[in-house]
Amino acid sequence: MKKQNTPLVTDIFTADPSAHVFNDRIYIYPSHDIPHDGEDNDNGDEYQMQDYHVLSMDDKSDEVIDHGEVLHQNQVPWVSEQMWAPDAVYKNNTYYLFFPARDKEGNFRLGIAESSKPEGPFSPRANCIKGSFSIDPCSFIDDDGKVYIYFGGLWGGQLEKYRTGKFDPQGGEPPKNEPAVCPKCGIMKDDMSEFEQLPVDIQIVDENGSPLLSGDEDRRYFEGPWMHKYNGKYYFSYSTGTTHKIVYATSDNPLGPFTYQGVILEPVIGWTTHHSIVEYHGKWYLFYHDCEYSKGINHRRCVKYCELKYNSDGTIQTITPQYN
Ligand code: FUB
Repeated sequence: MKKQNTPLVTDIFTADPSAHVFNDRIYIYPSHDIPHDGEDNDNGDEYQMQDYHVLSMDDKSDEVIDHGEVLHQNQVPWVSEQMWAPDAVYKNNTYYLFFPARDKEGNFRLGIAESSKPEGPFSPRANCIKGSFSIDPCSFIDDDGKVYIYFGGLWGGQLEKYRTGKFDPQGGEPPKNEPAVCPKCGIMKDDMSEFEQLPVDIQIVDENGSPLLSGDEDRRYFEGPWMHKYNGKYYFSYSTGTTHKIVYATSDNPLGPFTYQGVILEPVIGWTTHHSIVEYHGKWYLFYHDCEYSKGINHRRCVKYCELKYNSDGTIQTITPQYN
């Protein structure tokens, strides 16, 4: 297997890794950062991605295969720009790639592309998912075959602009002493054509059952949701954005409420942090990105991975980023 805590590939910049095991191999669905010289801003204009590559690896060698470009924005009729963090799921003998991008009006929406192979290429649908908005879709398939799409991101990802249920260009985060903006979840119809019903809020609460507050920047949701199951419990993990941590909350129900548990990954080099968690051959791995290779340039990120360990009570051991 590739050496831990080193970039999976360095000939392209990659970020936001969604890792899954398909056919006994780990497939990674990352964003593909474009290395321009523009400035950073709070709207995420520096993240100018236009296409997706798929990476894959196994534990028989240290080789990571880049399967090349599998989808470009020019192929997707509804997209104008910014193909951000994708994810993939296998259902109905099809690999579905879920991805966010700005539509022709400049609003983020979620799209779907399909393939018969995990490494693509993927054929996009002509329209985005009806009722979708914001960014960072995580496509989780439960043991009963239901597919849940967790999504949402603040600031550039526009999540706070939907607090009234509709897009409000002036919409902002709530005052610091009010409940934080919630991530969303839509359940797909069995035929994967669209959401079964409008997406719902995913509540994240503290140990007393109170919603995390908007001012609680060490714990409240910012972006980058991931869902995995361990010993029958649902683990919802995400980035805290402004405090740069990957944290998690657990529940007995995939729609929550989720109770905050702790930190999975301490801040990495670079503003954003975004991860996935996958089990492979009896061990658990955290896939993440950082900006070590580009010496801290926020939009030139590299995907890495490391082992993730649980304590006997099911809590996750906090990882401090290691640099080689
Ligand atoms: O890669 C662009 C954005 O940066 C993602 O959508 C966020 O999760 C953050 O990693």
